[in-house]
Amino acid sequence: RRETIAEGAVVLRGFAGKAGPGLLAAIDLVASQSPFRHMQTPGGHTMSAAMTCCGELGWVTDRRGYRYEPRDPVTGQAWPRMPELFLKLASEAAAEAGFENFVPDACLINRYQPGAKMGLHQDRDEQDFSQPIVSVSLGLPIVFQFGGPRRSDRPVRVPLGHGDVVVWGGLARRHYHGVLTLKAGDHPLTGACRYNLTFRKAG
Ligand code: MD3
Ligand code: FE
Repeated sequence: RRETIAEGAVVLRGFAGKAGPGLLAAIDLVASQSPFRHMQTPGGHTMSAAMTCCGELGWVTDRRGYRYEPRDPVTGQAWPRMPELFLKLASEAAAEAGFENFVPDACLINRYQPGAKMGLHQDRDEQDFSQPIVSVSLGLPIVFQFGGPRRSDRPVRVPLGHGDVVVWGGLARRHYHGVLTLKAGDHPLTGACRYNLTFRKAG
């Protein structure tokens, strides 16, 4: 149940499936402390995915730019602690893909409702590109787009469903990526939405 989509990009199909209910409960706990919100891009657009964070650092965007912050700008408080289940899942998935001792300090939680998408972009706000990124898909399926090191590189499309985990390391860590628009649906665990957890070593 392991697929390689590019050098350094390994899909672990269903790896988080059994943990689904526990992960959803942990997301609810995080969101009760730092609510989902639609952030502004530096260009003044509103992101269609709602986001919150947990861990020592949280990813934020506003008119001033993209960055990691130790506090939630909405609550003025530190981000919620990273749930133990999140840490365990992220390190087990990273190890399965060959990255031992992955200890993320940031988890961005994206919530997509029908119509939401994420355009092609690179993740380059982190300090250490030798560390992988682990992403966990929960709920409704979506089509992921994985490109190359240049925006003009034609992306491949990879369907991602509930419980799928992807580990992005090596060269893949710098590649352009995004997701197509979420289609309407009804998932037994998440209803009309898809959640994506991305675990990073940001600091
Ligand atoms: C490939 N999120 O939050 S997860 C993001 O489904 C983001 O919410 C998407 O891209 C989502 O930045 C995609 C898969 C993913 C995450 C990070 C990557 C793929 C990546 C970093 C480098 C290369
Ligand atoms: Fe990204």
